[in-house]
Amino acid sequence: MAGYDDTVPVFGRPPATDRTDYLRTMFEDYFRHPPEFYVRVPGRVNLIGEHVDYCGYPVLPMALEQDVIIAVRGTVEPTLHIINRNPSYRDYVGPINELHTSHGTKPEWYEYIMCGIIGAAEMAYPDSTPRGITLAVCGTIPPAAGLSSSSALVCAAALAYLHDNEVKLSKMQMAMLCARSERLIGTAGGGMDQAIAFLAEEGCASYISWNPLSSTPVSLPQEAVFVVAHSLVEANKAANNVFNDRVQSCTIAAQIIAQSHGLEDDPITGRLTIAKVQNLLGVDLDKMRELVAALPITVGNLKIRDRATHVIEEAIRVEQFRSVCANLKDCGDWESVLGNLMRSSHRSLSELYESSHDVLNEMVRLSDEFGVHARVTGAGWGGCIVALLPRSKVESYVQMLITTFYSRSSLARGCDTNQLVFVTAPHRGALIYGAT
Ligand code: ADP
Ligand code: NG1
Repeated sequence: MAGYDDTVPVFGRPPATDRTDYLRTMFEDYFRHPPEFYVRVPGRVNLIGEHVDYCGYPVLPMALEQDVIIAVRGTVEPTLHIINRNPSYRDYVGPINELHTSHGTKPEWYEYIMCGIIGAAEMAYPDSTPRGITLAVCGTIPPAAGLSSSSALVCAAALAYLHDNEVKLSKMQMAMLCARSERLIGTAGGGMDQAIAFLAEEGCASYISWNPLSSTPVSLPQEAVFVVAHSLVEANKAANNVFNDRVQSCTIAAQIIAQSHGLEDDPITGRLTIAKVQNLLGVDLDKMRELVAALPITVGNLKIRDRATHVIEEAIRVEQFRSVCANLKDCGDWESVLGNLMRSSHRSLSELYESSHDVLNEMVRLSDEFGVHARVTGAGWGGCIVALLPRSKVESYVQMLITTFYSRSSLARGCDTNQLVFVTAPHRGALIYGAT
């Protein structure tokens, strides 16, 4: 068992905010008891390193202010009961030992909670009927927008269940458990979202690498600001196959390179990834560039060469981004160096990985015209762009997006633009608040 310092911190009462006050009242009104504690898990914005985590390459995200908070109380009856502050997410109640998720269609919102509970209950009660739990959920992360709202739900549910059952795992163990648990929804994500949800540190981004999982703080240029802007196109990645198709293309790319070098797919260490093949071959990313250039264009109806080329070039960009941040004194013009990496990332996601969207491309183009570098962030096919700019340009940039994009979009009518386009700062990872 990991030492206490490695575990998710537990604080006293939550700060008195409208949200926790509202959640407490809602919980008491509905369940006739007060909650025993609260968990809070942030969303995230990935600065660079898109669609590379499931290939085994490092990523560079930071946690957002927007989060999921759950008010929690354990129950003797073996029942899972979930309510949501937002009435458009309907209540769920059912036996806790019969939880399952449906695949192939857009999941119900509470299935993400179930993923977290299934993973946590298997850990807490490997051989007996799990104890029940009641949860009241309130989330502020824009859903299906590439800012990890689904993982915040999964991570918060697992954390709530384990804390209620006095199981203490390290943040690393939590991140790995939740990455496995979220795959029950049917998407083969790599673990970035769950890792940053637990390992994020206030004030810096994180360079997250795999096998073994590790997170290193990355200080960003003091003058740099990251602005997130929603395209108003929602894209639920569990509702269709586009995400898993990309994972499959990358696995096939890894298998082809492995086979052509006489390497065996190792059933013990799990799915073969491009990074694992690189490691087995003992070559650097430049050599991998040559190897992916020789891949077939397609296998069946899956594109292989372009997908793998994106992965290797994006992995190189992550290393360059991190290196610029580590050597800021030697790098006068961070804005254009980091900005160009973001711009190349976007072009690659749009052209090679085909995970962008016309509206996102238009927002990136508008940003470019304004002299700001931006890219699609998260899974894509909708969702948000993240833009890098100096503090001095923030106000005029946001105004430009409002005038040229949001005020012309019928989808933005009636929306609070502060929730659609906002400045981010790196926040801390998950935590627990007692209710007394
Ligand atoms: P993301 O990129 O935000 O993780 P996903 O498509 O993976 O996008 O997950 C989005 C889904 O998560 C939503 O369709 C909804 O089912 C669920 N979800 C997100 N936020 C909330 C919330 N505040 N309350 C309930 N469910 C939510
Ligand atoms: P979002 O943006 O939360 O849908 C998904 C995956 C990540 C990563 C990114 C693309 C999940 C839970 N998340 O994130 O692991 O692959 O896409 O970089 O599957």
